[in-house]
Parts: sequence; C-alpha cells; structure tokens
Amino acid sequence: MKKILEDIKNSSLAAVQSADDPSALEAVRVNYLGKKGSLTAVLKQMGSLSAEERPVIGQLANQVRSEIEEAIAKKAQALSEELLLRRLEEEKLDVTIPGTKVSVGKKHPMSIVLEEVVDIFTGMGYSVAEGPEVEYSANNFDKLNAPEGHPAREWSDTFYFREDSSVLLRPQTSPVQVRVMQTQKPPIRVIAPGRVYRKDEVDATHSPMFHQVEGLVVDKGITMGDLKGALNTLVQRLYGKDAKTRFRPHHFPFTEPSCEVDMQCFECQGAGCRVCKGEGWIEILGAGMVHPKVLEGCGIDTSVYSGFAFGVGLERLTLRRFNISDMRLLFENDMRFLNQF
Ligand code: 2U9
Repeated sequence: MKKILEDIKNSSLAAVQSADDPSALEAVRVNYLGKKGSLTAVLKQMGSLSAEERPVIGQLANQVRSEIEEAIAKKAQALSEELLLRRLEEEKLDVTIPGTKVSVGKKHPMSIVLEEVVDIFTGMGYSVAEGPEVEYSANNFDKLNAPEGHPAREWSDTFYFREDSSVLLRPQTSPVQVRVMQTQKPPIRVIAPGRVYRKDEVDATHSPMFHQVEGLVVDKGITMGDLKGALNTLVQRLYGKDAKTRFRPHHFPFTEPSCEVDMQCFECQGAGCRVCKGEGWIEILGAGMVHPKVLEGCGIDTSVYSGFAFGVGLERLTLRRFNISDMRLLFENDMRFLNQF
C-alpha cells in the first residue's frame, strides 16, 4: 500500500507540473482527488487494513493528499500569473499613437449649388416639383408648342424609346411644369430640378446626361418685370449683390417674348478676358413669358392668367461658381477633385 501511495504522489506531482492551463490542472485534480480519483480509491480501501496498519497508511494518504492540493494551488497561481503577463503583453495599448483618422464626407459641388438654388426659390415661396425622366413626347414637345417637325424633336438631338418617337428621355424638365399645370390650379410657383438627356458628345462643357433647374410662375398679372426681379434675385444671391445682369432677346417655342440672361464677367467687369472669351458677359440662363398656347394647352385661361418660366443648366452654374474648367470632373468622382469642396 505504501508503494501505491508513493507512486500516486510521484505521478500526480508530475501531472500537476505538466498541466499547462487551468482546465488541464482541473483534470489532474479530478483524476487523483475527485470522487473516482486514484487517491480517493486508496482511501476507500482503508477498511480492509489491519488495526495497526490503518493509522499509518491513513496519515501517509492524508499527507499525499495535502501535498497534491498544495502543488495544484501553486500551479494554479503560477498559471494565472502567466496568463496575466501574456494578456498584458498581447493587449498592450500604446496610447501615444495617433488616433485613426475618420474621414468626413463632403457635399458634391453640384449638390451645393442645387441646394442654394432651391433655397433661393423656396425662400421666394416656390415649391419643388419632380417628374419622370422617361416622358411622353407629348408633354415635352406638343404641350410646349414645339409641333411635329420642330428641330428639337430630331433624333439627332433627343433619345427616343419608340420608333414612333412617342416616348423619350426628357431633354428638359419642362414636362414637370406641364404636369403641374394639368393637376394644379393657379397660382403656381414651382421649380423643377432634375436630370435631362440630350445627344451630345462628352467634352469639357457637354454631357449627354446633365442637370437643369427650370421654374414656372403662373398667376394673375404676371409681367416681364416679375421675371426680371426673380432672375436678378437668383443671380445676385448666387454671385453677390453687385452682380450685373443683361437680358438679351431670344426665341424659344414655349415662351414669348423670350430672353437669355447674361451676367457681367466677374473677372474683367465687362472689359472682356479669357474667362468670358472677350465677351465681357457670361450666359447664365434662358427665360420668357409662357407662350399662351402652352397655358391654354394645359387648361389655363390666358384672359385671367399669365406666367413666366426659366431654365438654367446646373453644371454650367457649378462650373462657373467654383471656377471648374472641365464638366467631366463633376462625373468622375475623383476624390482628389471632390476633396477640395
Ligand atoms: C413650361 C413653359 C416654359 C423653360 C425655359 C429656358 C428658357 C432655357 C435652357 C437653359 C440652359 C436649357 O439647361 S439648358 O440648356 N433653358 O433657356 N427654359 S424658358 O420654359 C418653360 C418650361 C415649362 C410649361
């Protein structure tokens, strides 16, 4: 029996030393001291010993048990210190390193200009109207006094979906105002921002898809004075109080009289320079009094109501506003470009 206890002591102490983590150490404890442990088994056989052997073996067995328990406790302590040191090493945080830079998003220059234009007009009591980009030719031409045969209807200029040219990608946002006039009685004050499509080759100032903001005001007694007031407000809010405008006669099928609005070149105050190509003036937008046929075509009585309309290219405004030389920069999403705004 003494021999057995000696063997148990040696093997258990060796097992304790070779346990390399708390669960392995616990397995050693269970293996020797647990209910089915090898030392527990020896203690259960004490009953079979003689009266003089029992106290000796019993003392020896208890001594072995306490040696094993002490060894396990020491090993557990060592393991937990070792674990702590390892974690301190692995989870070391150098608080002096610079923080991870969180890059803040930026608004696209087109969004900046669009939001400004929308603010200017909503500030004057206009509401924003939207409509489909795939539109009936009827809403984009017939209702805008551009009858069959009008050059703008040419397939060379406009994208069509059907051979009979009845459905197209809108080349202007005007159909939105047509839809508004068909669903809403005057007074009407809307702006219609949105994408438009024209068959243009991409270059520094053209793109087949571009953006417009058009406007329409229909009410009693609307005059060219109202048109000039609204558009001067737009130009001066965008380019400063002392921005000068010039209204040149022009022609559009949907407005009569029509005009184009120039702004005096901010670079040379009208003397002529590289920016304005020697003109002294830069074309900003087009406008006019809504043609009576257009109003009547939408069920508006022209003996009571009149109106004005305008249209501005958003890319053109943006290129001017931020002095950007090539329109393609607005579409390429190059962060080196976009980060400047
Ligand atoms: C309705 C009636 C009239 C919209 C107008 C212009 C003048 C104009 C161009 C500016 C630059 C298009 O983006 S651009 O190429 N637009 O010059 N647009 S009047 O007139 C309307 C619109 C809707 C019912």
